[in-house]
Amino acid sequence: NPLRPIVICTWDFMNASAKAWEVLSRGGSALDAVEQGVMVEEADVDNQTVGVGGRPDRDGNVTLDACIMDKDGNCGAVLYLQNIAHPVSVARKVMEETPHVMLAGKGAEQFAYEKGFKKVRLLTEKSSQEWQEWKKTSEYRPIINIENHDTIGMLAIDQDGNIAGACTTSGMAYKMAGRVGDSPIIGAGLFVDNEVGGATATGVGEEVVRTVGSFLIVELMRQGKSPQEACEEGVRRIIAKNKDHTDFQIGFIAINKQGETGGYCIQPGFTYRTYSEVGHRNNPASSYIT
Ligand code: SD4
Repeated sequence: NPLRPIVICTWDFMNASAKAWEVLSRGGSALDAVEQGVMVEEADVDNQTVGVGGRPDRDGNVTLDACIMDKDGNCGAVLYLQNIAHPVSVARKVMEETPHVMLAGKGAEQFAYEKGFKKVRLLTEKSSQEWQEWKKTSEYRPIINIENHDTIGMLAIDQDGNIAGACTTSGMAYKMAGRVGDSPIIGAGLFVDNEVGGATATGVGEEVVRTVGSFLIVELMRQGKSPQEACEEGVRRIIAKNKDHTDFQIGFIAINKQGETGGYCIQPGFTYRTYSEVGHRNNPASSYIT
């Protein structure tokens, strides 16, 4: 029996997955579910890795990356977007209302205003203070796990059996100005193929981009691997390219057309949430390093 509708997301994002489930359970599309789901985290000022309240780059600017992909393989992304609260919704507009897939920086911001998005201040007092504190040493080192408050990647299957996905982040805290990670890159931070399944990532984006992680996982599922096996192979590819994989984290989650899910990571600590008619739960992902 296929388990769908179903939603799965990175980390223990209870409210975001509940929102997506609410959309799915009243017959909404997977696309609406993932957009409205991740918007919950974009709006949450206490999540310092997504949307409003995100940690800034080393110059003190909060810059957001997001993408979205639908059942027909359409996709939209915004990169290095400032002053806008809901980058995933701008990404959806790029997908649906432009001939392009990606808009970056000032162009993306201008497009958002044209579509009626309001200018907001993304930097909160808390994130600003932490940044001032960070500047005293200016030591850049990605933090391995920040459980519950991290990048959100979400995949959903609706009652018609269609799959969609979204991913949204403020990127690595104190990154260089202009840096873009994996999260808005189709194939890296997110990939959906409605015939097969979907995958999405969290962690050090540079490593996910180098292996085109989410696309790889979907292709592995196409060749017959389960979502769990495909996520494990995705992590192994990254490890194979990094002798020193002890000091960074990558987490992948995946779903196949049947509604089976999986998740795998390098370091212990990564979890993912699932929500379906059999209930909702936070699943600890198994890890390469135990
Ligand atoms: C990035 N993958 O920008 C994102 C960061 C992330 O939890 O996942 N943080 O590289």
